[in-house]
Amino acid sequence: MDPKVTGLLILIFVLGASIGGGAVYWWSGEYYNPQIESLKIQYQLLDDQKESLDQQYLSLSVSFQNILHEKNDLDVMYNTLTEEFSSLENNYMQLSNDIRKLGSDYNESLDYLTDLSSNIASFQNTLDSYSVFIKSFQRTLTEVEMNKVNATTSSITNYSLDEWYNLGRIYDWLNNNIVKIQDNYFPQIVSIDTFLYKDREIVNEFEMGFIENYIQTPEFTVLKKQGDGEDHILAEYAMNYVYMKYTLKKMYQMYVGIISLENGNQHPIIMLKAGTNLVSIFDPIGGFRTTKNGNMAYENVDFEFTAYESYYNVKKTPLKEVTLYEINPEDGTSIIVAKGSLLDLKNVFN
Ligand SMILES: [Ca+2]
Ligand SMILES: [Ca+2]
Repeated sequence: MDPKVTGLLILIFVLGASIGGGAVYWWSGEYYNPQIESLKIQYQLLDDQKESLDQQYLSLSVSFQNILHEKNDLDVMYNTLTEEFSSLENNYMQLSNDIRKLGSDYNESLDYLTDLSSNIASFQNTLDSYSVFIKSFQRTLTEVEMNKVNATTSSITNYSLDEWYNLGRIYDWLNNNIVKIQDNYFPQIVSIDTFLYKDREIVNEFEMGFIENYIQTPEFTVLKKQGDGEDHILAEYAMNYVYMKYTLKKMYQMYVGIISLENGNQHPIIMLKAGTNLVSIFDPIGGFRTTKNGNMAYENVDFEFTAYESYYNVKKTPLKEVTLYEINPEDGTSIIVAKGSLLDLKNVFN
């Protein structure tokens, strides 16, 4: 092809392309501008939203930091509480153990106190057996104690079965041989304060003192040949008892009595039931005994009580009251069989 033609064709092509491109450009500018505007608006909205989200993020970050702090505080509190709980738990265990220990200590102490109280009561009983006449029977008028004057009694009665004669001989022997002496002071529990706790008698406190009284055993009185009225009566009761038991082999019922006079004096006596409505009175301290023809004897109760009452009336120291005790020789325990005027005693001798 001719180079001139070729250059012309190229020129035409370049021109055509330039004109076509300009047309396309114009057309496309018309078409895209509204979209660009819309995108710009959207972009602006998104930008605003981003800003708002940024602010929210900031605010949330602050909140998060606050919450984080609170969590840390709570963690610290939780740890503190856990420690406190653990300490409380230990204390509780310790207290539980202490309470258990206290409970067992308390029971031990209560047992100890109960034993101690019972020992004090027993001690008081023992002391009283030395200084309180009625309570001395358990020490002075048991079979075992009374047997200890059997030899002396036998030597006095010489195994004679003449009962009233020999009871008289014993009466006389004691009157003639026992030197009257005053008692010494003997320790005594003078007051004792107890209270009941869980059915146990607990001694709260007690006070020791002295009493001017000492009760001798029959053996001691007979051996030392001295004593006061109480010692005399106990020795007489024991000698009568062993005489009846070992020589006479016939037991009359004997009672120890305490007679009270209108003047306030008191002293012990012996009454013996010699049969139905028959009585024999032994009152060496008052100087009275039941006699017939000058010998020891028994009498009808009505008759003898009248005589006994008259005896004290004549002495101008009238009888006020008598208490009669029956003694169990097994252990020296006693019961009151009658208490009142002589009239009130009569039933005992029926
Ligand atoms: Ca005495
Ligand atoms: Ca005495």
